[in-house]
Amino acid sequence: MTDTLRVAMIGYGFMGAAHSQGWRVAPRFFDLPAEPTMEVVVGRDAAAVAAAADKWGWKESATDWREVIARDDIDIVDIVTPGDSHAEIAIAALDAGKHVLCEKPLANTVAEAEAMTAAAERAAAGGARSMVGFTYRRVPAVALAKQLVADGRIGEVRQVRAAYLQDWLMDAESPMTWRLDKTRAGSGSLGDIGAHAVDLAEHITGLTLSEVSGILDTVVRERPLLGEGIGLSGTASSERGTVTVDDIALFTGRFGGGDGYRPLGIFEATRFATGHKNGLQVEVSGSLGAVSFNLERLNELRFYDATAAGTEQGFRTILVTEHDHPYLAPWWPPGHMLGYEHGFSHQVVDFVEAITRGEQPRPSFADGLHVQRVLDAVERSSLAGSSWLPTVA
Ligand code: SOE
Repeated sequence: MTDTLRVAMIGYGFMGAAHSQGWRVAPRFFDLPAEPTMEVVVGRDAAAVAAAADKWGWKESATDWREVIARDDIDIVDIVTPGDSHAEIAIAALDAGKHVLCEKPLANTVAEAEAMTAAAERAAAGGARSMVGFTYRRVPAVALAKQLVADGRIGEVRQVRAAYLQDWLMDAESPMTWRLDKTRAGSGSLGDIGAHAVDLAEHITGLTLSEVSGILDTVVRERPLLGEGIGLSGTASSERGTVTVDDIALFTGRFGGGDGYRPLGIFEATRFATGHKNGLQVEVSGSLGAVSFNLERLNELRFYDATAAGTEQGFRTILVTEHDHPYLAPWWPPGHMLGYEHGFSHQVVDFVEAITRGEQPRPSFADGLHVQRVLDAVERSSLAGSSWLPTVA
């Protein structure tokens, strides 16, 4: 490994910790064509961001992202801030010729995502690459599911079931975070976790959603404001605030393309799925079989082969821990499990390899824009409410 790619990370919350882990660990396990170096982490609170730099191993910290983006000694800008600042930072970084990795969802609105995609296309002409952080694409079992579908092992896709089930908001007294504020997060469960379900369903099947019908609702409309701490681990204050996003998003969708049957999908994104912690589930039913993934059992892929002898049919569980499986070989001896954090290393591997090969990594900003359009259509459908018919006279 000779070349280096010097990274600046903007933001230092939960995703800052996860991305730092990815930048640090990936070059230690994977034989990368260029070494990412952790130059500077940026945040508004000088003391807090300095502590984060120290804890996660960044060489320095800074409080002004514009100054950092203008630096000649930065090659990659990694954006892990809340959604309301993605567009401004990403467009500035791309216009400055930096490669950009941006957390999901790409933006808070379709208009922002369009502007970001246009900036990414302009910058690509000068060699700058851009990617959205739909990290779960890099879970080995998900990559294997995609491979099996692409190899025709489940035949033609007929139906998709996708859900992202969490329960971290079921306590009505759990405090507000930026994720519950529409001006900061764009939407609630829909954009925060539903975006993952949409991306994975499309990634695994290779199909694109072309129309949706949805309903959003908010279970707890008022919560204590955040007292101490940040984000998901903050404590409650005595003041209260209004939740301006959805807690639950349900929608159906039809995948487009071609003249034949267009598969149907059903989607659910909720932070009120009592008992489910990080249940990102995608199941694809095909004419010759099915694949089924659940993030709560991320080292496993369930596979049903409908071509097997009738007496031997049934879902079987593939333990995705072997060196022939995607991303696995550089880690541990065969048979050893990976965890939540490994996806962030795999994301670094894929991004660095695409940059050094001069290729457009996926998911691109155009992919992120498409997801944004799906989310927007679900929200508009919910507001229109036209598909609801009364069942009582
Ligand atoms: C919180 O709901 C959260 O951290 C999301 O923001 C992430 O995107 C998801 O991966 C896990 O849950």
